[in-house]
Amino acid sequence: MPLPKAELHLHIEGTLEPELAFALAERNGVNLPYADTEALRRAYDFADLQSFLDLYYALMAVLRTEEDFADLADAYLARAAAQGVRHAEIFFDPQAHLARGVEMGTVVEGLWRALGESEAKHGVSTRLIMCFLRDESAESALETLVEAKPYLHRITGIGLDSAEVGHPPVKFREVYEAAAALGLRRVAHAGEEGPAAYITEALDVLGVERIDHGLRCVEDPALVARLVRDRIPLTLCPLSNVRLRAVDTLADHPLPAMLDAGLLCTVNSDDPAYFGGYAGDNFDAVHAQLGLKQEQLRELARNSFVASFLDDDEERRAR
Ligand code: ES4
Ligand code: ZN
Repeated sequence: MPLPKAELHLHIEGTLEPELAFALAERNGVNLPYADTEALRRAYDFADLQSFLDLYYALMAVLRTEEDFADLADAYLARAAAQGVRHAEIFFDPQAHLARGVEMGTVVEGLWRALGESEAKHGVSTRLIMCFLRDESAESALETLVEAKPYLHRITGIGLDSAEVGHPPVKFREVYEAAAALGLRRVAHAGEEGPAAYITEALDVLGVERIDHGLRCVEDPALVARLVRDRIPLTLCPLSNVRLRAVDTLADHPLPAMLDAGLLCTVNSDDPAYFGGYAGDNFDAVHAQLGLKQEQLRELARNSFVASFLDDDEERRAR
């Protein structure tokens, strides 16, 4: 039996497996510029975050209807459940769909078709986190929050993702303030490719409760001390870091040192269809290649529930 765990850093669009991409392409009459699933898989050789994002946004062309989003989420939840995931806090990127003429309601209600039946069908509780694309304007993020207003009963929080360097957290101060006033929880990607200073800024300016990635905090000892003191969770994604070359090999990943430093680390899959594995695969990899002991794996699983947006009762039931 895999360890029961919560997944807190998961882009639903990054769970689009090549087989489903081709099936949806056919259903929707979309032409993919790859001969077959093997040819598509061969394109998953990334130099950095941007080279991945280019393919990630291009493949979204196959997602058009509520049914597509429901099928995507249901396939993820089935795979996650098989790897011990009991709770999933799921990112989605509405701006990437709005830009293609796919409406907010299609995305949210489509995802909800799968999320709404997930506890009964897969034994996985869920939350939705709406992310803003940091390489789009602050105005676009504000407009997206307005678009989401009819759907906020489905949305627990907001996040910030896409190309990090050159798009510091402060750019999104206003939309984070507006989201907080609406009662939304706040997280942000920071310190994946961007500097440790972006982590500090996300905490100070955006008021985030968790940092997604946060890998580069290790470059700033004062920041590490603060993250430890304030018990700020980091949602690390080891296989993602290898595939996007944030680290040279998994053996070079700072996760063991981060745990030793007392940081509240969690292990997640990010974009599992692209990066070689789901949540359990990431746990297996840090065990096999980073030498984490069973007790450390149990700590990571425990941390994932502590760092989740579940309340105490829900947390006890999920573990
Ligand atoms: C992402 Cl790995 C990663 N980083 C930033 N933005 C993203 N969107 C999807 N995956
Ligand atoms: Zn991510």
